[in-house]
Amino acid sequence: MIDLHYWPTPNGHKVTIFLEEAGLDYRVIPVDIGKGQQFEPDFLKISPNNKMPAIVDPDGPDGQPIAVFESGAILLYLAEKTGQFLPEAPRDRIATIEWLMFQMGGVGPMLGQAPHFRQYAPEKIEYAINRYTNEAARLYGVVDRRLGETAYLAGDAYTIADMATFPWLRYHDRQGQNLDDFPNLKRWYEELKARPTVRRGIDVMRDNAGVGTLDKEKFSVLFGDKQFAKR
Ligand SMILES: N[C@@H](CCC(=O)N[C@@H](CS)C(=O)NCC(=O)O)C(=O)O
Repeated sequence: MIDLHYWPTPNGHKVTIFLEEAGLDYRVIPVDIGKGQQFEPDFLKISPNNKMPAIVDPDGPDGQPIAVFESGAILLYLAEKTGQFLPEAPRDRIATIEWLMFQMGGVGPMLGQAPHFRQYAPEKIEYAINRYTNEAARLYGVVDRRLGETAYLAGDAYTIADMATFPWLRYHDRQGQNLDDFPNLKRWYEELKARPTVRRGIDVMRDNAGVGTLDKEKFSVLFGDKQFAKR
């Protein structure tokens, strides 16, 4: 059984969605990132960047246990292990990897900054709010144009690229975006949202979703002294 080190955030949801879609057995090991559990030495051994999600598969490629961190790498690992949601045909496969990398390098990091400056930052910095809200709108536009041409991000098939992107777009309000401005994206979003497997993935530890109220302690752990303490 796969151990999933997890907290219910968009990056965590990518993996619970895959595990539900593929029907794999897994056990959730909570990593309360508001309490600083991501800095525990045993967790850092499997995820040196102090971020969840991470997995440990007792049955790795050589039959030995393997730990994998970074949600994009986890999705690729699980897709290869199961032969699901990563097409075999070379063109479709590289399209899936392209859109997965677009999510990992663009959608995730940029859409994470928009709520940070819109809601969490102790000062309201107009330049930063505009910069990241505009960048979010630009990325939504890229996804919308793509989904005007294809059913799913990588083409005709539902893949790990969709699973990686969907959880981030659930926070469109906090990112200053309106789905009605992106009709192709909205069509795809509603379709994925209606999948029972996606719903089950999103619901894992639902009561703890996000980091809750950002009190002083959580702020220090996630964005302040505790995050940046020399290790
Ligand atoms: N690139 C990483 C990002 C993961 C990430 O940012 N995880 C956040 C929660 S969504 C986290 O664990 N934060 C804890 C921290 O920064 O200390 C991935 O995709 O797995």
